[in-house]
Amino acid sequence: MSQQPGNSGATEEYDVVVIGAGVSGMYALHHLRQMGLSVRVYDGATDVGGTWWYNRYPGARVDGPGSPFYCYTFSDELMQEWDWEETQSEQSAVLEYLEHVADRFDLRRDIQFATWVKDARYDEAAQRWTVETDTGVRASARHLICAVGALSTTNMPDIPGIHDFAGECYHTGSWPHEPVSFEGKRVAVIGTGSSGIQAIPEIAKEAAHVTVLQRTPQFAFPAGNRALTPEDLADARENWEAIREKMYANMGGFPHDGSKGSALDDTPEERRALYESLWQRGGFHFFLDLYSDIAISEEANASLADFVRDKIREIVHDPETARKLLPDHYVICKRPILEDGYFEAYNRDNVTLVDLREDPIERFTPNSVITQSGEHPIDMLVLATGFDAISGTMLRLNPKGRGGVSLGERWQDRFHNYLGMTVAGFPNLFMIHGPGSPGVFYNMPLGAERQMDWIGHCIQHLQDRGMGAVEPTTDSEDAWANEVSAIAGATLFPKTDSWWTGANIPGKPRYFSAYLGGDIYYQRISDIAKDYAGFVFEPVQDADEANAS
Ligand code: N01
Repeated sequence: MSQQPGNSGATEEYDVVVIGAGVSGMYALHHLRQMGLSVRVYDGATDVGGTWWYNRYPGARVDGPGSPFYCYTFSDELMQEWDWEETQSEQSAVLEYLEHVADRFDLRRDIQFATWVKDARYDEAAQRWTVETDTGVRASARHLICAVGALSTTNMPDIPGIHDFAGECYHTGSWPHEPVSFEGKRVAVIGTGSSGIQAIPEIAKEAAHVTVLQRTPQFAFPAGNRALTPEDLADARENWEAIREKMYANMGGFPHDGSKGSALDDTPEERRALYESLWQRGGFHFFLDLYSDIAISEEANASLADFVRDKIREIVHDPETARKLLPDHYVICKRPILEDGYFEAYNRDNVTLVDLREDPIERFTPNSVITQSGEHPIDMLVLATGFDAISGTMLRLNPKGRGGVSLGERWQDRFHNYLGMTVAGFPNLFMIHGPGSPGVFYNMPLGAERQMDWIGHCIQHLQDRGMGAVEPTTDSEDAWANEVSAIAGATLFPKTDSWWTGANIPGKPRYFSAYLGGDIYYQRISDIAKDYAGFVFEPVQDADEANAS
């Protein structure tokens, strides 16, 4: 029933509006089309890719378990025909894959690019969502799917004078599409998370000087990137069915058998031997093949943290710089990072480390950054300062639910939700990778598929029963919050400051909001879909509207 899109002033009508054309939104569109629904997708970018469209900074690569298993699983043909080149694919390679997916499944015809959704409101009488965009489009849909990304709202540091800085300034999460030259420039980088640690060695190769402004030293592990051989790909293709089964059964959604037992059952020598072999191998195997209690037992955690600190001391020549680089939080409980030449970069003459804990930034001037110890003249500022993660983009959208109550009002103290996908008072609204779901703790393309399959099932259930709206109860939200917290509470994650706990954003509710438990989560949501316990279904209120959708 969709009307020709455009901005004629008339309200366009769809069954579903999807916000976001990244990995999740692209699959959502494909899946909903397969269900026979009319769908419109809006995205602020000029093409598909989401995070992979925005994060073009030098050194940007998959820094999780890599290719060929960071991919969609819904199409066997796609798996058979796409040639990945490296285990830790570059940003451009992942984007190329997503562009191929868009071509292959003809996705772009239902996506409106360069269009920012600036308002989303639920109409209780019509049981429909109305969205308005910055391009003047007004669209109405029975369902609203927010595929807005867990890491898409950039965190811009509020530092005195930063807006006075007159040189080039780029955030890694919204990097320019035109090439950026560092040649002959004095560059300051704020931030040593995954983005900063990937970018710093690359920038250092070209820049006259790099000043790294570090607030928290990080545990980083060798990326172990390598070319995928024709044999690797042939093996993955031949065994794809079994591999996919393994991915479904694995805690993190990767084709892996699971971790070893307790670190405390091994002697210190045995532990070191394992850590050393994993260090030499590199890649996310470090975490997948690790003991199961590193994020649970303080003693187990300390054994790995000590090992990595020794490695940093070994790699970095200057003892004073090495000292500043030694992390003092629980290893793995702040997002562990894969690096390629990061610690070695500090052995270069053109890289200086400023430890902001000892030497804080006082202010920026048009051509320098002034820290307590003195002035650092710079030509360029790179902000690798991360994101208002997991909840930030939903709050920026700030949809208005029943009674005009905004998500911002409902989420003041915590990110109330049920199953990480739905929110009481926001009927027919679904989130992919929202707070309360495994999100960033799971293979994200696979997680998006599995959540979207669940959402599709829920929409079908609603239609089959002739219902107009579905939403969770606040009791089910509370029970879910307890379940999420109980699982996290058994680990060291909530005790560690990180973007996982919201500690990087001033004023953000500080708690661990992800569902740790991977495959258990998918079992839980599949059980709940048998009778939709915890949800309320509302009959269609307006027959005309019902017929119209
Ligand atoms: O962001 P981060 P990121 N003054 O939040 C510092 C994914 N990712 O973009 O630790 C000074 O990790 C902040 O300090 P602190 C991946 O999941 C994926 O690097 O909060 N410093 C930290 O050092 C990753 O975990 C890929 O004390 C300030 C840094 O900035 C996630 O995205 C690639 C500051 C931010 O680190 C986020 O990574 C890259 C301030 N005011 C990222 N504010 C791929 O797979 C912040 N910092 C390709």
